[in-house]
Amino acid sequence: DTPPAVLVSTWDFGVPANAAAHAVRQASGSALDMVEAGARVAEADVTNASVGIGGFPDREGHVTLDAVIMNGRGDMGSVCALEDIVHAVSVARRVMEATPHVILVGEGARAFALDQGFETTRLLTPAAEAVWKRWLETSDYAPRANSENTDWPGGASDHDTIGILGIDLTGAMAGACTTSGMAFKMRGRVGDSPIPGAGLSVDDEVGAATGTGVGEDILRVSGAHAVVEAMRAGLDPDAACKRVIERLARLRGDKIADHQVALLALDKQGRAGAFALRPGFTYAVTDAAGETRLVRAESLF
Ligand code: SD4
Repeated sequence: DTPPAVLVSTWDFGVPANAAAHAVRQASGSALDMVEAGARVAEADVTNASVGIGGFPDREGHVTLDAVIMNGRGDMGSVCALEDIVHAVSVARRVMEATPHVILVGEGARAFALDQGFETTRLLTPAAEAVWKRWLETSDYAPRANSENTDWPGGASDHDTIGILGIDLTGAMAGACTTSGMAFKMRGRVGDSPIPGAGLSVDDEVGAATGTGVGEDILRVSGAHAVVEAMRAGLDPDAACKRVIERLARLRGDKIADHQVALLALDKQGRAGAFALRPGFTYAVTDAAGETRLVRAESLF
């Protein structure tokens, strides 16, 4: 039926991200190069209010970015609560390649990025600042399904975290996940996205998974890792994602009544799959020829 996928990524903005990543693949770039290039497309887009520049700030007005990148052999790097640098995913990659560590946070991550030659940029755009100021009038923090970062006055777009998974021409896998996190989060809050095993997991023997939605929920079930392990046990990507969403629903019951969580997976044979708590999650699937389709995931509710 459908040809094997070589790239999957979350939400509608996965389409341009996959296009950039596929171009890297065609030029024989590594899986890491592919997913980094894709993630950077979303980070650079000022019109999306939940990744990179243009992201909504925390409740004190600071845009703080979380990102992770990894290959399928355990090489990984991550930054949490990084400020003033657009391409958090590229800083994460430098953490992977130029330090003995996996995760750098906050001031230390920023100092490392500057040391590596990254330039500072004001990440809080006038549009995002205006929405934050309106939010301050009520300061009501209540994540809403598919729209924790949308429906805000000011016309912010409804895109969310980008997670992108890829297979290169050699068959090796990699993934990346990058976000400004939940809009109007507490200062210092870190979500699932930059945490290996929660927002992203990649294993060349099995496949890869990523997540989007309320990060606290994904953290509670080690979402991405749980999906990869379910695939290792023999489930296909759709079924693996479904199993972990069902587990989360059993674990949390009414506490996740208004939340959205979506998990997305790609196994090493190129089978793509996803499952969400509620309707509305879309993901982009690209095959080796560069054909991309946008798929609407099934959901529990
Ligand atoms: C977070 N999971 O920081 C991210 C946000 C997100 O759709 O994916 N929103 O919790």
